[in-house]
Order: sequence, then C-alpha cells, then structure tokens
Amino acid sequence: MGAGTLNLTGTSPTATIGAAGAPVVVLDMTTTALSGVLQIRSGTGQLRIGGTGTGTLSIAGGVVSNWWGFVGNESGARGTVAITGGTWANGGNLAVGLSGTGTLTMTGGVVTVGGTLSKGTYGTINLSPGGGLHIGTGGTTGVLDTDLTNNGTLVFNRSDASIFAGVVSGSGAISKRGVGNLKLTGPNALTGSTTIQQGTLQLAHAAALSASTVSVLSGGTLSLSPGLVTTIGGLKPGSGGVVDVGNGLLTVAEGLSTFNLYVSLSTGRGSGSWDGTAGIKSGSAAASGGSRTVGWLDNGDGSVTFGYAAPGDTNLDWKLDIIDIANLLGSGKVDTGLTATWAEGDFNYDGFADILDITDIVATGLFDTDSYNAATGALAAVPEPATLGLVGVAAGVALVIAATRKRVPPSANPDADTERVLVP
Ligand SMILES: [Ca+2]
Ligand SMILES: [Ca+2]
Repeated sequence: MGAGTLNLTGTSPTATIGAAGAPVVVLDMTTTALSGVLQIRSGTGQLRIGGTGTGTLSIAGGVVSNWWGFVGNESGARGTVAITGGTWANGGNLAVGLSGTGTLTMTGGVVTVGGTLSKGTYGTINLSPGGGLHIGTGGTTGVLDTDLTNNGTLVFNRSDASIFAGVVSGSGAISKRGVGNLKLTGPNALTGSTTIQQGTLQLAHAAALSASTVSVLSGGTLSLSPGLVTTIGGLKPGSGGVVDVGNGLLTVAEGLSTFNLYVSLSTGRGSGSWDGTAGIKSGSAAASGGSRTVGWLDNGDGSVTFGYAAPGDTNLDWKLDIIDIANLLGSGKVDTGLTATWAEGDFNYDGFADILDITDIVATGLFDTDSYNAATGALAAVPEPATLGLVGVAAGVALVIAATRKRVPPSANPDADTERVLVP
C-alpha cells in the first residue's frame, strides 16, 4: 500500500491478508517509515497471526494494537511473531500456540498484555535480551498464565492484588510496577534482578526468588507470607523502599553485608516499634506492642538471616530455650561493654549486651515454651509466665551473670596477665 491507509468502517469488518492456504503472510511494521500504526479497533478486535494457515508478524517500530491476539491459535496453524522494536499492545488476552504452533520472539520493543497471556503445547515464547513483556497495564487485569524463560525484562503492572503461580527462570529482570500486591507462589529460578518500583511483591514460597537480587525502591515493599521462611539471592534494601518480614524469616544468600543489614534494620525499627517507612521492618512486631522484635544473624557463609523474633531468641528458631542461654554465655559479651550482635545478646539495638537485654528476655515469659510463632501466621498469644519457665530464665540469667564475673578482661586482671606471661 505504500503510504496509503486502509480503513474498514463496517460494524464487524474483517480483513484477511493473503488467500487461504497461502504459505506465508507477512505484516511488516518497520521503522523505515515514520512509525506505522495498525489499530484493530473496538472492544473485541482480534489479530490472528497464522489464522488457519501460516502467518508472520514482524514489528520493528510503530504500534500494533488490538484486543485479543492469537499466534498460531487454530489447529494446524503456524504463527510467528518477531518483535525487534516498537510496541505490540494486546488490550485483552494473548494466546500463543494453543491449538496450532505459535512462536513469539521478543528481542526489542515491548509487548503488553492487558488480559491473560497463555501458551499451549506447541507455543514458544522467547523473551530475549532487549525485549520487554508487560503483564497488565496498570489496571485490574493482566495475568501470566504460563511458566516463562525470561532473558529480557518482565514487568508486572496491576493496581490490584494478583497471584503469579508459575515459574520464571532465565537471566533477565523482573520489574514490579503498579500499586497492587503481587504474590509469588512458585519456585522462581530467575538469576537476574528483581526491582520493586511500586506496590508490594509478596514472597509466598520458600524459593520464590531464591537466585534473584531484589531492589526495593521508594514506594515499593517486599513482604513475606505469614510465617514464611524463605531465601532470596540478594537484597538491596537501602534504596528507599520497605522490606516487611511480617512474622517470617528471610535469608539473603549473598551480597548484603552485616553493616548494611544493621543500617536497614535500624531504619526500619523506626522509633523502636518496627514501623519505619523505609528499611527492614515487621508489621507483626509492630502490632505486638513491643513484645516482639526483629532479629538477625550473620550465618558466616556470606549469607545473613533476619526476621520476626522474641528478645533472647539468639538462633531465630522461634523458641526461647537453653540453647539461647548457652549462646549468651558463649558470646562472652554480656556486661563487657564490647559491641554485641543479636546472636551475642543485643536484642534492643543499642549495640551492647547487658541487663536491659536480659530484662527483655525475662519479660517475654517464653522460656522453655513451644514456638512463639504460630504456624497459621497469627501472632501467638503471649502465655502467662510459667513457674518452670521463670525458674529456667532465672537460672539462665544467674549463669550469665556468674560467667560475666569470671570474664573480667585480662587488662583489668593482673593475675590473668601474669599467668599469661608465665604459661606460654
Ligand atoms: Ca532459640
Ligand atoms: Ca542491648
């Protein structure tokens, strides 16, 4: 048609390019023109690549927009779409190879799907470096109804709550946009980055983002399903966003230093009740009225763990028992004036392990009781301090104090220094 315009203005116009059975139909949107626009109008306009035969759609620039899109949808059909630039906007669903053979390859530009993106047995979706795929366009629809190898950029963009139950793998990036909550319930193997630009990304699987480094920008929140224990590949929590551990536990496999972790925890702790507007916080701890907090561990293998905790739970196993008292004893930090970690007895984030931290332990009334974190995700009721529990805590505290007295620093203990000199 050259620079011509084709207008079909009937109530139900249908345009078929190429005769039935024609081997190849090419609809070529290129940047050699200013910018081509193919618009299939109204609420139900469909674009079928392949139809009942063979079809190809190549978009290198401009915009192709339609309601539903089909790539190799009919039985026996063969549809191929290659996006190297420009935009293919599907207002509704996009189906790839449901009954026929369909291939959608994105090496540039953007494909948006306002409805549901689904893939059949003979469907192939190649999201390659440079290519972008947007699920949802900021409204209340948009579903990725297939597993996906993502080597480009995958954007989730909805204003309401939604769930992705599939598995995304590949080395590409995920971007969470839109103010809604997106829950990831599958074991995504993506090794690229995940960026939360808006709204909440909720981890709901122990390996929801086990190999991805997550950045949480201002306006974004990373959250955990109730009681979830999960691992992510990395975390950049200092970008203005919020990490809300709720009553779960999050391990960051690598790249988050204890220094940056501590800074983020201190930021999220806010005025002391874990309701900060940035950094690492806990809505569950905030709701506990001060009886719960957030603990952290340096696992010694490059990974760190942090999450919902009661003061005194040095190993973050959601129980307060003799192991925790032993850890306190073993740290040798109590009342020494030496800086202490959580595992060494600092539970109130003043940097030291002292009587204030011991008091916090006793106040929990949890010693030798069952897990204080209900599996249902609801906050466990704080039990009345049991007599045995109090005896246990008292015994433990006595041990700590006794040990502390024996651990007078060598410089303040001439005898110790002398012994050190005499005994090589
Ligand atoms: Ca414990
Ligand atoms: Ca302390």
